[in-house]
Amino acid sequence: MTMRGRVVGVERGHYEVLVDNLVQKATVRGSFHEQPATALPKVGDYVSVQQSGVDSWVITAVEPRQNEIIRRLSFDDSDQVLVTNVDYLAIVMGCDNDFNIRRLERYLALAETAGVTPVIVLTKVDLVEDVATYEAAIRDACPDCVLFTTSTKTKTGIAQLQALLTAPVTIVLLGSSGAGKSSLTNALLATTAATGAVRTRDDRGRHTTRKRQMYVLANGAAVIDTPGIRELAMTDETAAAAAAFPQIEALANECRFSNCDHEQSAGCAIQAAVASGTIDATDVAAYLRLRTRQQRHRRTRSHRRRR
Ligand SMILES: Nc1nc2c(ncn2[C@@H]2O[C@H](COP(=O)(O)OP(=O)(O)O)[C@@H](O)[C@H]2O)c(=O)[nH]1
Ligand SMILES: [Mg+2]
Ligand SMILES: [Zn+2]
Repeated sequence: MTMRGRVVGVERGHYEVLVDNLVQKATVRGSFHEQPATALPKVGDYVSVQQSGVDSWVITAVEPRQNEIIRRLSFDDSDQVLVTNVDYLAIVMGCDNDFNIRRLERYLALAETAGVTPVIVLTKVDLVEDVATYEAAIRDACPDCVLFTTSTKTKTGIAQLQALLTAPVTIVLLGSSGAGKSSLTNALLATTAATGAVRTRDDRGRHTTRKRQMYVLANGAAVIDTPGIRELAMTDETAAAAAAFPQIEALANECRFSNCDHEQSAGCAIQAAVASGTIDATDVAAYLRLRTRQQRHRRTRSHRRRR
């Protein structure tokens, strides 16, 4: 008999599927392996499953996805589907050295691409006295975004976030490792009675999240906890490149054409500086990548406002 389920966990070919409020172990039907990896079941997917043994199920089909949060691997151009069928993409960021508006903007772009409503969750507000400063910086980056200021230590803002999570809502928590995603997940779970689908945190002492995992609250809302996305983090390399950005920006003003692409255009001052060894080609590449992302982001945002 075929039943409908929802994938709550994936680990190296092993799937956990919520079927009738119970988490079942499952594998996929062989034909899946003839398809691209993006077609394999992902956390959030609604699937058809058949029981194949006492404790084993087989996923026979994945329902069409409402949306996909995709990480685009920049260098080989491949896509990785992180999670699917979410209503909110929560960008989780701490009031500590995790706070980074540039990274926030990259997560906003990710939500934009997926067509998912972003919400921003500022965490660890118990650590600072001037929360307003952090809030202002966020509002500056995204005036229209819903913002929650929270602390799992003092329970500030948890009820407000909880209020967003009504019946069929699915929210995915994204952000750096250490931002407070798992603490939030636990706080949200603690405010509702646990169901069969609920498992509190990873069973390892230091609860570092290794994979994406969905938890279902008693009211049916789902929270997907994730590890950090490395590609979106400010790597040491891009941090070093950022230090060179002011110099690159200054050079950009000296290009022959105001719409210079800084790559092929004639009279490009930046390319000339690279050629003469004044600035580093890898810094320029990082600068151009970031600029492209910001432009794309700005375009989609102004497009949305016009509609
Ligand atoms: N002071 C403070 N620390 C927090 C808060 N939330 C999480 N932490 C701490 O931040 C660290 C990382 O939290 P965790 O939830 O594991 O982050 P994750 O990697 O995003 O899942 C842990 O040591 C938590 O105790 C908070 O609201 N206030
Ligand atoms: Mg975690
Ligand atoms: Zn140029």
